[in-house]
Amino acid sequence: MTILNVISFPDPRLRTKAAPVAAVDAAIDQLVGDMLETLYQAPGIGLAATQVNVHKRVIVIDISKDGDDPLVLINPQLEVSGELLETQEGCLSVPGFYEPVTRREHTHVQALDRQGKPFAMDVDGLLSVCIQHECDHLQGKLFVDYLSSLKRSRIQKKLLKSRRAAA
Ligand code: QAP
Ligand code: CO
Repeated sequence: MTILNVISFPDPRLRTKAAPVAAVDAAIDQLVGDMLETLYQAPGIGLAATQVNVHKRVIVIDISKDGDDPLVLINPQLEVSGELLETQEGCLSVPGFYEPVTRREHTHVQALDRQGKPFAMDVDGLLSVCIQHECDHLQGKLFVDYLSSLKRSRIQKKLLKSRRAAA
């Protein structure tokens, strides 16, 4: 398995819309394995293929304390409902920044698992937020898009500055 490079805001490749996975084959299984290794190494709770510059509808999530409960979503379809709730969100592609984002409380998701088998689940709480956040990535959307343009441009400036300093 390989640790993949996570691209960061404002990289324009994060704006790419992901294509559906045509077949859950060995190459997808390898991608899922590499994405999970990248997620655990970060460490993070969610990663979309878009963030590793692969523009396919693949997401990995693990919100467990011990990092031993991976959730793989391939070709996810969401229906959100319920009250509006605010959560502090972060993103591996926006390192060092956490800001409140308002989303719907419940998520119904249908997807394929790592074996290509269809499943559905109803979730709320952190898992619901995380699934909505990762599905946004597959559409080229980032949590910073929900912030004021002032906040977003400040974050962009700081990230570009620290990237220049690192280069
Ligand atoms: C999305 O985010 C999420 O800034 C997943 O320096 C986050 O895994 C959904 C991370 C919060 C709901 C609530 C962020 C790692 C990881 C950083 C992540 C960082 C290192 C973020
Ligand atoms: Co993210």
